[in-house]
Amino acid sequence: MTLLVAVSGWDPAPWRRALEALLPSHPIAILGEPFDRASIRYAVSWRHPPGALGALPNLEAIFSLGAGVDHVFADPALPDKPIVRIVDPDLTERMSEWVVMHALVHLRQLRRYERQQRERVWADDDEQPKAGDVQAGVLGLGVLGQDAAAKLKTLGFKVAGWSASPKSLPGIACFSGRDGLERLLMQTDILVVLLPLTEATRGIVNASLLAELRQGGPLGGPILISAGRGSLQVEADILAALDSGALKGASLDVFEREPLPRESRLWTHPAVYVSPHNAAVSSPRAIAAFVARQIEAYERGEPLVHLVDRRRGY
Ligand code: NDP
Ligand code: OXD
Repeated sequence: MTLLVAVSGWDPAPWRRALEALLPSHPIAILGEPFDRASIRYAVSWRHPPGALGALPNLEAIFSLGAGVDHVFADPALPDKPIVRIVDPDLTERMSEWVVMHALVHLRQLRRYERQQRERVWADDDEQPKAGDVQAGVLGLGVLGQDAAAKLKTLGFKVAGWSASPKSLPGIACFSGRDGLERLLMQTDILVVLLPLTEATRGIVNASLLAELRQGGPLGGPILISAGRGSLQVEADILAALDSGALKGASLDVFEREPLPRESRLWTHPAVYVSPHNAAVSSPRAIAAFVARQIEAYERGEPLVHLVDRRRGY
């Protein structure tokens, strides 16, 4: 009945505390400390070291402590067990906060007015676009993309979205397929990337995609807001597009290499906002509750939900 906390880069202690409080009848083991491999029935993973979940003869399910599961699939020795990913309002709402904040930061030229305040300059444009003048395009219309799209819509943005399968969502122009992507990009002023990282999406935010975005829109050029995964994007292409003016600005939460190397020009580019992959953090309190609810339901004989499709990779 033991639950193994298998995380790297995160402190396991808050996860242990939260899980112990919620699942008192399940002992909690921590990867890196001694434990009985045969006792492990469930594992919770964030970037677990490759091979760490092998040789657990009674393992029944793996819980990703993130909504994304590319970190789980990075393990070539991953056991063939069901993988549950996070679908929880706590995570979804955090992501939409971040997306909406950055859409507004670019719409309302926050960096310009911060600079003006520092320099005590009182100056304004004659024309200030409003959200309703601006077309947002959301790549990835899953749990996070749909919520962000709906919240951008509520603020008045015109919103379109793109997914693998066709969708119909109230107030959102929905596109799918390669043709659909082109049609979305050509009208997009703010591109929001909330795709999972799979072999089909790796490197998708590259020079040719950025070149398809609408030029000369109300913001003076397209904006990129990216929080899916760093390996979706080609950062050299993003920097080149920013330097040439093909991209007016970018808000990036995820990077090809994390932590973002100190020498990356993204840190200092005047048109870039960098955040340290915390657009939507996994709160131990909220996410342990999600895991505990699933385990309790599973042990009552109910099926696990939010299972990952191994074939699709998300
Ligand atoms: P979902 O699985 O719910 O949604 C994924 C969406 O992407 C779906 O709409 C899917 O299409 C679409 N998609 C997948 N592959 C393709 C493709 N090849 N072409 C077009 N569309 C595609 O994931 P979530 O919304 O929950 O999360 C999205 C990602 O956000 C996560 O995988 C993770 O990487 C990232 N994330 C980042 C965080 C951060 O703090 N920066 C926090 C949490 C998540 P369809 O609907 O047809 O299946
Ligand atoms: C996630 C993340 O996938 O935080 O949930 O990146």
